[in-house]
Amino acid sequence: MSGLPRGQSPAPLRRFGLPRFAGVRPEVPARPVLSVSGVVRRPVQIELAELLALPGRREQVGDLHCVTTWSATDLLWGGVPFRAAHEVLAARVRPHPECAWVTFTGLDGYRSCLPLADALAEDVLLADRLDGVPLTGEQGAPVRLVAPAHYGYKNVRHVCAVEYRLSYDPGSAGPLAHRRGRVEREERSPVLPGWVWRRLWRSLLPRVRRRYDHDARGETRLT
Ligand SMILES: Nc1nc2c(c(=O)[nH]1)N[C@H]1C(S)=C(S)[C@@H](COP(=O)(O)O)O[C@H]1N2
Ligand SMILES: [Mo]
Repeated sequence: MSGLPRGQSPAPLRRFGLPRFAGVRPEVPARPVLSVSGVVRRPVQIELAELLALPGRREQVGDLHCVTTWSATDLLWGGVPFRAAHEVLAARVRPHPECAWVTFTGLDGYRSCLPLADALAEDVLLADRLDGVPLTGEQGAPVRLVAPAHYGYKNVRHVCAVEYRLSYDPGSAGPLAHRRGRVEREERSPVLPGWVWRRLWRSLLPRVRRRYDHDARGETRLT
């Protein structure tokens, strides 16, 4: 028995995601900007460097659990808690008081939504470092969302936009995404119990892995 959550097996961290994003390798801008929009008084664009220089930067060790049943363990992330970034952003954009959801978008166009309360947990980071060095393009540069209590599909790589929302947004995984996606409760996908999805997702894993590995042999490297 491993110490992993039910249905998960250990694997190294390798680029992975929805099949349709396998070939989308965004260029990382020299001066990355975060667009902040949604149900706000005043949308803004803010340089990521400003947010990454906020006090409260931390390093934390955690695991990344993909719904397709692989888990990368003992990842040493470094970054700024989203909560600290949110405090600064909220003061500038003034989200609607009933804002309850937040969507994160990556430079590849991938989107995923979390309850705002979940995103404000202490261990949710805008991470710019892994194992003490800056993220590579493969790993999700310039920053990736690290939400260790949530499945991998909530952990958006290459974050470039934050959208404050009144309601849930299905995001790129659409009806296959669970609204909350908590690993502890095995909220892999909606409606059916986690163990049913576990079997289905596990059976699809090799095909998706092949898709990403095939793409990794291509010439379009990020870094
Ligand atoms: N921008 C972006 N972020 C993403 C994805 C994606 O396709 N694009 N896939 C998600 C999924 S399903 C998983 S399991 C993790 C995988 O992280 P890795 O690519 O570092 O292995 O990234 C998540 N974040
Ligand atoms: Mo995933």
